[in-house]
Amino acid sequence: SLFEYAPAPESRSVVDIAPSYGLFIDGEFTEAADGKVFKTLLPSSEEVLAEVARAGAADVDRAVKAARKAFEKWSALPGSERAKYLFRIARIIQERSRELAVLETLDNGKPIKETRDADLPLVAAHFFYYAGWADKLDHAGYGANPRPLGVAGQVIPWNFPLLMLAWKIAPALATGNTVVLKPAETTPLSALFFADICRQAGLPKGVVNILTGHGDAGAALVEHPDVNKVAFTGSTAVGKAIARQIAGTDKKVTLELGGKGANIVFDDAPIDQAVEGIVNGVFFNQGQVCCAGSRLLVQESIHDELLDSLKRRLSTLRLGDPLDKNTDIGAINSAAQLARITALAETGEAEGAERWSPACELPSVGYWFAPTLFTNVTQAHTVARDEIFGPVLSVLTFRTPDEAVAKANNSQYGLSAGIWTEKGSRILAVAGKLRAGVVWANTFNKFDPTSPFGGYKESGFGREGGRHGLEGYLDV
Ligand code: TXE
Repeated sequence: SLFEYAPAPESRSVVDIAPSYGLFIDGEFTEAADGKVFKTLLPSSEEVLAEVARAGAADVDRAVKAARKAFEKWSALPGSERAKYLFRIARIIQERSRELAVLETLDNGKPIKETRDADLPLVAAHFFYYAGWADKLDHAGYGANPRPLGVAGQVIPWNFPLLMLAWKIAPALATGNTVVLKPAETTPLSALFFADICRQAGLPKGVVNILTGHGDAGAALVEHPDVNKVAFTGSTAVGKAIARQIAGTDKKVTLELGGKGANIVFDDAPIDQAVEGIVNGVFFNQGQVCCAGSRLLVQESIHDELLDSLKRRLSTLRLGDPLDKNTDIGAINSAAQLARITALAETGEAEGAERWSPACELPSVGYWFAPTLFTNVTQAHTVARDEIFGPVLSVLTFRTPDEAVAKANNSQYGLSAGIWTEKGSRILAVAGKLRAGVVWANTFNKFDPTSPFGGYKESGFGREGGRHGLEGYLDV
């Protein structure tokens, strides 16, 4: 592997971060029209990482115009030509993956182990996968000559900045659309490095435009009359606001929103394997994952045994420097997110759930939250209902498969679920009744660009990934 000989901790010097960055419009880095900027911080130390241009409505208009102009030529290219650019981008991402992994870890706060082994390989895989579709769209099952929609306005969150960019940009470009993308305000840097990769790959100007900024820039992008498709990943509240905003227009939309995934463990499950899956399910990326398995549903007869094992395992997790290759739990992305997690955990205690964390010293600067379990949780508790988006697991019990299904489905969300059992017939029976876009069996948080991903209920609609991910960018 690329990283085998790297020292621990990973060296910050493998990435060259400039003191300030501009917006990426029509192939050039440029200041915001009104000269506004904002700072992005290192969540693990609160030091300033860089200053970034803050896009406003005038910049959105400029970027959409560039994307519209580029669309004429880009959409007219044969798919095999578009594929070449996407393959080239995928290869550059692989070549620069160590640099990008360190950058992402610095800006987001997540462990290098994750950016190195999960985020970056998946980012490259998405570009490779959709590159392969670009010349095969006639065979995608949508009839001959499915047509691109036009300019895609894409707004992404901070939990997987580069991966969410890949989920959005790779299918959009493969299908012949052009893009204006706004990364989240707390993690703007990897999208700007991606802009540099587009230049390196010789991508025609205006095909990809990156606008760093806050929610107001996202809203202006969604609203722009010349944007044909809106793709959003983020909070359910903003997703609903976007749906209202574009109601009555001819824009197409896909929304990937919050979740409250149930991880269901039956009494015949191999306990050690289940414990690993539970830990991965809710502590991966500090739980800041829309499909996190944040509700553990454990069969009553094994509750005590499973909890003992889980607590022992949690006591071995290492929290600390995200660049240390041994770190399991990194920093929370922002002060605002830390405050949200803290408040929800306090509500859990106030409502009578029992709170437990392993002995764990938190660094004195930066945004940190210890892995936390809530037991004695009922379905009425806030910690069993609200998305916490942090390293917090709520434990509930069940007796029968039907009760497990009923409890798992008792949620406003429907993004993910996990089933742990040795019985294949039970996996199929239970999975068929779960209202969740993804159901994992004897594993969790496993991703692959060939699989569609998306939600039921308030987790949103539309699918990203796989052949289904093409559909959101095509007129068929
Ligand atoms: O999300 P926002 P926040 C959930 C999670 C988290 C909560 C709040 O529960 O605790 O949301 O996180 C842009 N029009 N998820 O406040 O505000 C914003 O600039 C257009 C789940 O960070 O939704 C950013 O780029 N865009 C989720 C993006 O939306 C707007 C991932 C997401 O920010 C906008 C993140 C507007 N009016 C949070 N307002 C998941 N599904 O994975 C903000 N934005």
